[in-house]
Order: sequence, then structure tokens, then C-alpha cells
Amino acid sequence: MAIATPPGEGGVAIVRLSGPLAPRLLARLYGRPRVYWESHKLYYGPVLQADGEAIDQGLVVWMKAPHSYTGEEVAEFHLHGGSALAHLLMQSCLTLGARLARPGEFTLRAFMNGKLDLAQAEAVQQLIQSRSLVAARLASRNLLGHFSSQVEQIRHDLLDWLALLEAEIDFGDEVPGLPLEQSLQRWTRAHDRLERMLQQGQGGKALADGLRTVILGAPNAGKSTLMNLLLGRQRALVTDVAGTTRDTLEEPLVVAGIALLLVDTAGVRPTTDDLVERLGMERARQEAAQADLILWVVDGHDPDPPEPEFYAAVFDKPHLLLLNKADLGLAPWTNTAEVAVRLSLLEKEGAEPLWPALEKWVQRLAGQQHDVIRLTQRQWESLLQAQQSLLRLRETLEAGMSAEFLALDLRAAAQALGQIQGLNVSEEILDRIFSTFCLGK
Ligand SMILES: Nc1nc2c(ncn2[C@@H]2O[C@H](COP(=O)(O)OP(=O)(O)OP(=O)(O)O)[C@@H](O)[C@H]2O)c(=O)[nH]1
Ligand SMILES: [Mg+2]
Repeated sequence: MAIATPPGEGGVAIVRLSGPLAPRLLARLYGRPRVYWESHKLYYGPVLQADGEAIDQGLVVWMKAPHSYTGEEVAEFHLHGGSALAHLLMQSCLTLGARLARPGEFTLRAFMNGKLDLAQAEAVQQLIQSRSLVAARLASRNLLGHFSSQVEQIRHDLLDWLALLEAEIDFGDEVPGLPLEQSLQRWTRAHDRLERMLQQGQGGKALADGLRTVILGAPNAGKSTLMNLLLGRQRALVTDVAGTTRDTLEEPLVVAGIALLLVDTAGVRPTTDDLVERLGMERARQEAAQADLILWVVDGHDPDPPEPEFYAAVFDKPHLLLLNKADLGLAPWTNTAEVAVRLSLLEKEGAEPLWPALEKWVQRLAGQQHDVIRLTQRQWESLLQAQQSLLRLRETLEAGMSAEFLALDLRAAAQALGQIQGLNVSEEILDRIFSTFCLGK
């Protein structure tokens, strides 16, 4: 038993019960006695506490096993929010024999009862924790089983191959071994698919965690002003002293439903005698190298164009060139900059051209990555393990080793993939996964 709705004030609060006792408690605490209950039907009426006194008018529903989230008998009470009435009702359920659910216990049971595989169960948590629309969409694809079925396809192929090898091991005399060429074909297919999933995983990570959006430019160009403007608050120090920002600053931001990780950096210039500034500049360069998107801020009022170093840093990266300080008048060299946004970050109106340009870039980047997968750390590690086993298998194949050795590597790869779906996963690992869930899910 748990409250399934978030704590605090709200329209409704839902108390959910799962297990054999659930229907009995439902019948006991619903104020209009019924002889016959229909599954998955909402009933409106008084909800009672254990001593029979009505505490609310609400909706109740029974979901007959196995047609419920957990696969068990499930009952729900939909009461008025916030959580005071829900707590009162839970007290009654406790006295009538129910117990509090542990974090993630409903989903754990759904997994145990075969309603979801482990990757789907993890997707439930990913979905709940999504901070952007895109992250949520990726999680729901996992919940629908897109990722699991890709894993299953590879595993299925590997098990097919393993069956052939095992036949060869058991009946070597009658069953001829697979010709090397065919084995290599099978290997390549599995390996390429796995490799692609790892790549898709990398893309999914960037999208779900936030596209690393690095603000880069010379000292005093207006980088921190841009950071503050995007965040809508004074996060970074802004002064007219060149070299104000020393260290990198990171803040999350959502643009057009897509999560970004905004990074303000120290201004970069060709040389400096200041050790701290040099270290800051080093970090800025590292950040630029890792960026998914660079917001390149240039003081357009400066009579000199930017240092060539910047062109090199942004050359092969998605970037947006922002010619700032337009309010002071842009220098003649800016006319040659074709794809640039001319703006003044000092006031809101002057900064307006920033938004459509940024949204366009972010959407383009996210669009390029529509074919991505959001992986948990555990899934990522299992895929890597499978990849390692496949690489070993390749060596075993090329060394012309016998079927027994091939089977060993093949089995290891299939097992690593099976772990993603929750096959042969230890209780300890399950505990670790489900203990990070919120209560009531
Ligand atoms: N006139 C004008 N001044 C601006 C504009 N944008 C920023 N500034 C000013 O330029 C100065 C430097 O701004 P910052 O945002 O601190 O610049 P920065 O790039 O972060 O500088 P460092 O951290 O030193 O590398 C501040 O005095 C800002 O007020 C603009 O559009 N027009
Ligand atoms: Mg700064």
C-alpha cells in the first residue's frame, strides 16, 4: 500500500493497494456495500475509515489479477487531495492488515510477475524523473519495449548460433561445424547491431541529460550576460573587467522542450601571465571540445575581428555566432559574418533575435538524434560487456579454436544481453535498482 500521488496539495490523492487482501479492503472501506464488483470500473461513493465512519466521497476501483500494473489484485481509492485524507485511510488499511510498500515495490512486483521486463521497469523510473519533454519521450519508448525488443533480437540471433555450436559439440561426428565465413557473417551482424545501439545510447544520453551548450568567446564579450539572460536570473557575475569569469559554471535549461546543460566559460585570449586565468582558459577549450552546441559570443563593437583560434574551435561543431553589443554599433568587419545573429544582450528587446535562432539549432540537433536510446548506467554496462564478449569471440574465431571455446564467449555475450531484460539478475541488483524508485510506484 502507498500513496501514488505526489505529496502536497492537489486535486486528488490516490491510495493504491496491491496483493490478495486488496479487494477485501476495498469492499470493507467503500461505504455502499456491493455483492458484485466489476473489474476496472470506477465506483463513486463514501469512503470509510476502519471504524465505519465516512471520511470522504471518492472514487474506488478494483483491478482484477492479472490485469493490473503489478499483475496482482489491485485496489485504488481516489480521495480529495492533499494527502491528509490519504494518510487517514492508510491508517485504516494498516489496522486491517495492509503494510506500507517499499520504494518501487509495485514496479518490482510487475517485473516479478512478468508484466514488464527489467529495462521497461527502469523506464518507468526514467519517465518519472524526466526533466524535459524529449527525455520523457525517450523513456516512454523504452517503456513500450522498443529497446528491449532490439536487445532481444540480438540475443535471439546469438542463442540460435549457440544452439548450432552446441549441436556440433554434442554430435560432432554427425553435425558438421559452421563454415568460418558463415560464422563471421553472424558475428558481424550481431556486432554491428550492438555497436549501433551503443552509438544510439550515446545520443540518448546527450538528449536526456541535456545537450552540452557551451558559451565561448573572448573576455568581456558578454558571455556571462548571455548565461544570465538565458536562465532568467543573475547566476553569473557580470562586470566590465575582462577576465571576470574564472571557472566554468553549469546550469540546466529547457529550450523548446529539450534539455540543455548551459556552460559559461572564462574568456579566451591568445596569451596571459595570470595562472588562474590560464587554467580557466584551458577549461574553456576543453568544454568547447566536448560541446554539443557552442554559443560563440563576439563583441561586435570591437574594431578587430575575433582571433583565429575561435574559428578553429567552432569549425566542426554546431555553433551559433552571436555578434553582441549591437547597441554600441557593429564594427565594419561584422558585415562579412554571414550566418550570425546581431543582438544586444544588455536589454531584453535587443536580445530578442537570440531565441528563434537558439530554438532552431536545438531542434535541429535533437531532430538529428531522433534515432537514439536512453540507457541506464546498468544497461550501458551490460551492452559493453556483451561487446567485450563479442570481441573475444572474434579472436577465438580467427584463432580457429574449437566450438567449445566459441560457445563460451557466445554464451557470455547472450547472458550480458539477458541481464538487460532482467534474466538471471541477482536480488542484490534488483534491490539496488528498485530502491532508487519513488514511493508509490
Ligand atoms: N553595451 C553593451 N554592453 C554589454 C552588452 N552585453 C554585455 N555587456 C557588458 O559587457 C561587460 C562584460 O560582460 P560579461 O557578461 O561579464 O562578459 P564575459 O564575456 O562573461 O566576460 P569574462 O567573464 O570576463 O570573459 C559588462 O559590463 C556587460 O554589462 C551589450 O549588448 N551591450
Ligand atoms: Mg563571464
